[in-house]
Amino acid sequence: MATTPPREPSIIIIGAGVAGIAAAVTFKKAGFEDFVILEKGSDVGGVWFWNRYPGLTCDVPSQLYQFGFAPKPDWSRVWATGPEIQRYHAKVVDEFGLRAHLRLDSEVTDAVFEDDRWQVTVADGTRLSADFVIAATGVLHHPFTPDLPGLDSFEGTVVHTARWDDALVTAGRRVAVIGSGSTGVQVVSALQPEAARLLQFTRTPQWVLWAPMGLRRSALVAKALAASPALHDRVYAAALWASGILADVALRPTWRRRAVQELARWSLRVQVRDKALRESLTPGYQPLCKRQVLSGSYYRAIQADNAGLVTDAITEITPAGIRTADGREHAVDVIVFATGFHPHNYMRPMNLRGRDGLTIDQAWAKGPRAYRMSAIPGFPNLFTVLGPNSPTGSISLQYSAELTARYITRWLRRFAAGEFDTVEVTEEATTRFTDAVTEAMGPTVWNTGCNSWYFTEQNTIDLWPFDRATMTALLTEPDDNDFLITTTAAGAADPKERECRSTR
Ligand code: N01
Repeated sequence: MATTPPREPSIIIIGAGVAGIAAAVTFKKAGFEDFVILEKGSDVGGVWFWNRYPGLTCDVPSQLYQFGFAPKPDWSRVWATGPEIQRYHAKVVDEFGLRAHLRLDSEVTDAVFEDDRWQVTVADGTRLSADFVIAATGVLHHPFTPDLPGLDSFEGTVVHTARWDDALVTAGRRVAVIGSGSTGVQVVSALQPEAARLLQFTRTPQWVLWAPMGLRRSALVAKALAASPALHDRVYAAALWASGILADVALRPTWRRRAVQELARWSLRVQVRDKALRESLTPGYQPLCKRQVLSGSYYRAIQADNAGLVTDAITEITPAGIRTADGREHAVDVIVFATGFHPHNYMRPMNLRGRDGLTIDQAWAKGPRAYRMSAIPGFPNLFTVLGPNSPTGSISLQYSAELTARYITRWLRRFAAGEFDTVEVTEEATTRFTDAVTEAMGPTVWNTGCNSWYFTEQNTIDLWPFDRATMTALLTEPDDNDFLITTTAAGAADPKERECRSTR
């Protein structure tokens, strides 16, 4: 049973997606109740709130895409749909009593560290102050729409998949989908059957690994898992273990990687018989290099009579459609941008200032970096959950978020016990960590010569290149040598009298 700590740390969690929910539940279970969750959206769920496009399905098996602390035995499909995942998040928030801590429609504009506390401002002018800030702001959050000439002149409807308009009707209309990533493939498959015509505009083909994404799960499985929590735990542990094999496939060039890659090539070969179309759909890089796309319906959709693939570059948007480099104008009624995100923004464009006024843009002038995904030099008492180098391409995100939250909880306990007032990771420890990341990226499949959203502007790969055991080891017990820890000298009310207890 959790006990009330002697000095209750006040905490502001920014974001109520997977990372924010994991942090909040973990803190609550540890007995820390003085926290508020500030969420920009009008509901919880993060990407699962913002993304509502037709066909949205999670391509991670549902049994794995859940919190360890909130088992769900009754997923209706092997790969859950977006709406089912969103309902799950809302239920977790209710069941763990997070609503009382939650402020929706509360976009944080400023977070400034002053006098050893965080001063946080919300867009509506509300100001809050706390001992700690947890940035759980997500990765794929800011939609990217290319600045195509003439876009403003288009007389039809334009939508980005991450800001889908629920009132938009595509049935019976001529639809253009731009983009061939996981989203483009899902939305093409979903819109094609009812569209009058569907054209997909692609710049780079993607490998699409066949998987029966619509597979329903037997009610008997749900019953058995619900009846036996021990069995559920074993299945969850097995799913985590199995995902370790997939992580290994991404991390090391073994026969296992080659086998999965062969499966991707086979998926294309057997499903697309037309030679010219197959050529257009064949990437010039290794399968798995970009975030692997899974689909059991895409190749069928793109070969349907009402569908077409356009690989000529887009030169302009006209009032009536899209013009490509070959001079053709493709008349369409709706343009769907499935063009991804600004994936390396994290908490930006927030005005985030740490020690001595350091801005996050200054700290990240050479690209986003964080010690073990969780701490940034210059930003005391601030931790990131699913921050830079999070394992978006390998390990369960929920596992990583919960692990990070438990790691932060260790700091909270020490704060509560009066062991320190501020904790800040050192520059040296962060550099050591990022150097190790760079070195470990060498043999990963992400580094085999493709252009993907994993790359930062500085050409580093913003992913986790180690296995789960390493992540667990790195995020279990904080190493004091890697941190600057300060505490107020006993009885000193003046912050100037604070002494530095441990530096390195
Ligand atoms: O975005 P992307 P996404 N002209 O960046 C193209 C997760 N996710 O939304 O490859 C023409 O992958 C761009 O072309 P190119 C998952 O992690 C998960 O599809 O750069 N095209 C590319 O084809 C995924 O990886 C699920 O040449 C332009 C596409 O737009 C991540 O989200 C479901 C262009 C962008 O692909 C992002 O996927 C969906 C231009 N000017 C997504 N600019 C799950 O199931 C860009 N493109 C969990």
